[in-house]
Amino acid sequence: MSTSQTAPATAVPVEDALALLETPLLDLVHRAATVHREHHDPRRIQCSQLLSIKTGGCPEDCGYCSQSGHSKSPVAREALMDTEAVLADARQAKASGADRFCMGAAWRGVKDGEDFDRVIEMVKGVKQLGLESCVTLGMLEPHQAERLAEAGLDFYNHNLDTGRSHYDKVVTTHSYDDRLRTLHAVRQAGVSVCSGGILGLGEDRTARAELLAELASLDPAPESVPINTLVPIEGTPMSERQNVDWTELVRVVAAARILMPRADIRLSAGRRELHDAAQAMCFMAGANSIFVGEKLLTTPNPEPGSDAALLGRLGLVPAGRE
Ligand code: SAM
Ligand code: DTB
Ligand code: SF4
Repeated sequence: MSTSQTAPATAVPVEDALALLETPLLDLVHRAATVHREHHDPRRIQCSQLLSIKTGGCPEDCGYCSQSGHSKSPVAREALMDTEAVLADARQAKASGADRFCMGAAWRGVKDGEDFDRVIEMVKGVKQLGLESCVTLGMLEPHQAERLAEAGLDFYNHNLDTGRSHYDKVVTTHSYDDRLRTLHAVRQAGVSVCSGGILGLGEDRTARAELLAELASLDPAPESVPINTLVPIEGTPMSERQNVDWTELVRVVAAARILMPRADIRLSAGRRELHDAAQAMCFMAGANSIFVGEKLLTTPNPEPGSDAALLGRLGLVPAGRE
């Protein structure tokens, strides 16, 4: 196992990622499982718990999102939560076995001022509880990333979501390069990068390959890569998008594992609709992280009891329970 955290010296070509996605499924899974075992303890599952600290009314038009002000989703708009209420939730997350607490705000980006000051206090509070901290606040300027780093933030989540060629069919109020600029600011500040995507936005395999190649070509590659499957939200432009076959999800997880051997690959939104055997195949293919807890941001997650039972049956151990 290499100890270097550096990314490949040269960018990963889209064709290479596509060739992986088109490999016969069980060959692909076998290869990914081998890479996984070279770089990770295959029994360990990193468990993050999410909380939406500022919900709804977002000025951006991301077509999948329940929180976009452009959509007719039934999600109510709420102001930034009180710090104590957030920390109470974080305490409960720790007690239930989560090892990382992730706070999400439906902002286009961070604005300096009272709300950002409060988020800084939340990050410090989460750290004091002995949890890893993650926030996702939209676009960031370099000085804001530095403030988060000084507060002790471990991860910043900012997804590329899909391939560059498909991005303008999903979002028009910001660009792919805006996303990359924020990721650069996060990296420069010394905060670990969490960036991944969503399957089921009407993209084809080439767009999935583009996303994987783009992530794997970041220098260095993200430490954490969430792979979401669209949770269709009533009232959004993508309320009735394609159904993604579970084998396609396994392919993307496996290709991500092969292209980003050291990253944590998180089986993220959409697990509720995924049967146990498909989840097991994703873990086999190198997924080693999940969101736990009853809720994601605005939609339900699998029941904590059923998740614990599944991990138990598979002989997998949450990182917070080691
Ligand atoms: N506003 C911030 C941003 O866009 O980075 C943070 C919150 S946003 C809700 C975080 C991520 O959640 C999105 O980038 C997207 O990948 C994922 N997401 C949001 N809604 C989703 C849905 N309906 N289904 C699957 N993933 C979703
Ligand atoms: C990520 O990739 N998935 C999480 C987290 N990062 C912020 C969010 C999933 C949201 C699913 C839809 C919802 O609950 O609103
Ligand atoms: Fe949703 Fe984030 Fe897009 Fe806002 S920027 S609409 S919260 S995904």
